[in-house]
Amino acid sequence: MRAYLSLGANLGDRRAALAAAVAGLAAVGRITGVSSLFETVPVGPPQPLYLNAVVALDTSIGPRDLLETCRRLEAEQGRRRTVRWGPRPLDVDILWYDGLRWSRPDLTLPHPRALGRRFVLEPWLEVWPEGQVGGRPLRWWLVQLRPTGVSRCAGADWWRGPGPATSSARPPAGDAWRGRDRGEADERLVPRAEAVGRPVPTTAGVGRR
Ligand code: A4P
Ligand code: MG
Repeated sequence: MRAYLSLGANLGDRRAALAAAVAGLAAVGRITGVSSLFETVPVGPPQPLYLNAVVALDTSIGPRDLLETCRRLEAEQGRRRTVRWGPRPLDVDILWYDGLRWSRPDLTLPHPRALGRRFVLEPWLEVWPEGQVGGRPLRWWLVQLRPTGVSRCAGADWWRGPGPATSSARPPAGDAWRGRDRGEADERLVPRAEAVGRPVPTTAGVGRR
């Protein structure tokens, strides 16, 4: 089965945490794509900038076991769940799993907020340029969003080794990064969760349960 996962971190050694997540996912399947690394303005409460990326994984484990793997990888990076949307050393979310549509308390597929977030869509498109989710191409969802808050900071091999510094972008001086408008504005521009659950006619496996 093909799955797409979103990686995010904004505490500690962000790049190392994301690279560890890629390695951990490789242990439960075959990595078939890793996006560039993006530095992104936070959506949610005031907090430091994130690094984000998306991974394509071919795996034989089911979505619940994959979620379990995500939680284990987060815990290995010292993740403690406190504030929703708060800062974290690692967040691993399942964006899409073989076209499944699920709405359970612990797992919603496709990820209900993915299509309203530039920090997800830009890297996702790199690894799935022809992707269709929620009845539309990923490209369509992306152009609904304001083109701000996301800057590519390392190429697609960032996870293979230490490489050069991860970021040319710097948090704006003073408290400017705390502005909630830039990240949240993206979310206001598109219809959200309800659109994600629509059937997707052109993507293999979509709608299967
Ligand atoms: N859950 C349900 N569906 C899924 C899924 N498809 N994948 C449940 C993963 N988890 C899923 O997640 C909360 C609950 O969602 C879990 O119990 C899980 O079973 P969490 O990771 O514990 O908490 P969270 O991440 O704070 O909440 P949430 O709602 O998942 O947040 P998001 O939507 O993931 O947003 N800004 C930038 N720039 N970059 C980011 O990466 N990330 C977030 C988190 C906020 N702002 C960000 C970023
Ligand atoms: Mg999460």
